[in-house]
Amino acid sequence: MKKIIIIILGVAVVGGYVVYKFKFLTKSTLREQNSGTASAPRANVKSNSKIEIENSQPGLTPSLDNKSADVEVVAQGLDTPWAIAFLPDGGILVTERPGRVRLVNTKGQLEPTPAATLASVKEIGEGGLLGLALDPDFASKPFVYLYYTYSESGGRTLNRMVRMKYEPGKLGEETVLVDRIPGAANHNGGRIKFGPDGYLYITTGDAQNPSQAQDTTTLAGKILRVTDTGQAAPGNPFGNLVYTFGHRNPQGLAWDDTGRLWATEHGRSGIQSGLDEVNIIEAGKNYGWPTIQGDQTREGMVGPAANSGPAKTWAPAGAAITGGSLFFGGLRGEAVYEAILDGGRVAEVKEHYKGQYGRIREVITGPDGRLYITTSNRDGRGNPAADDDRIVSIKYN
Ligand SMILES: [Ca+2]
Repeated sequence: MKKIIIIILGVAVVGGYVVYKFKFLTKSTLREQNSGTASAPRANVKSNSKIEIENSQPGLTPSLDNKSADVEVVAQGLDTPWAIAFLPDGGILVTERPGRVRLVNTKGQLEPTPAATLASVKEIGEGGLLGLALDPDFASKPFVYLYYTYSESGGRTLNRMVRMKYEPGKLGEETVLVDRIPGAANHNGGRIKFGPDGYLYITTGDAQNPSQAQDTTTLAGKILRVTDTGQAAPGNPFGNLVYTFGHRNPQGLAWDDTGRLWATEHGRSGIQSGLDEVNIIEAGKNYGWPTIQGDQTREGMVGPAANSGPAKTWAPAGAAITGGSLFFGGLRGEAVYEAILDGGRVAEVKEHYKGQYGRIREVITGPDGRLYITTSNRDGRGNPAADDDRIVSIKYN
């Protein structure tokens, strides 16, 4: 009898151990798979080839996770591309932060010789040749507008907006339109886009001097609205170039179907990161920096339509609206973010391609309806792959 009990106990102990061990192995295998996914190697997309997106989730439309999504490398071997514009002939102009404007020609090839090399550009920290926009009436006014960081005599860092005439394949002399925008190694803003009203909107950073953002007589920490010759646009709220104030470092602008302007903005940085913002931009309003952040409120100040929260960092850059969503690039977030819009509200923020391409700067919609994104892995804060930086286009529905 004793022997039988001992055998039963023995079987129970050994059996229990085997079951425990099996569960442990299963869990640890899952753990490795998960961590493997989190630090997955970058998508290795061959130039001009199309691949199916992995982890596709059928039934979601429109969505980057849709089964039909495909990805194509448009150009590679760039150095910190910052902004893209599409020429009427099908070519693509792209700024490289060290001071070059490059052309992807109508055959889809990156021209080896830059369309322009801007000698005055000072690439420092986050500064350099940044924004790019084409005149909306390009056929009769073939002007390319550019925003860049430069150094005045004595070494002070500033930013300016210029325009250059486009002659097929190259850019002519530059004319300065808006000068002496405060600059610094970091927080130079730099996005320029024409609005549906025909005026140029320019994002500027606080140039690492936060209090300037609250002063409507300076050009730092603002969204500016100017004519195509750099004058204050008619109807501006303070009688100068300033359209909105209280910004830290906005880098993305996009208008929705109703003409509402949305902007992305970098929140605090350093040890405490996060609190990155998506804002709805309305003339004359104060967006709070540096007085309020995240969900904080203050009379006379406007909080963001969405923020990343204190624990998450998007480091948001270029932005585009298509299919009812605001897509924007994440630098430190290393993702394409999608803010699903519901009227004047952000319903949800989704994350796509996390870690697959590294840092993402520009996001823009092409004439073919695809999203075009640029990587920013050579900006001094990334881990560039051999073919970085790249322009990648994505069909998402
Ligand atoms: Ca704010």
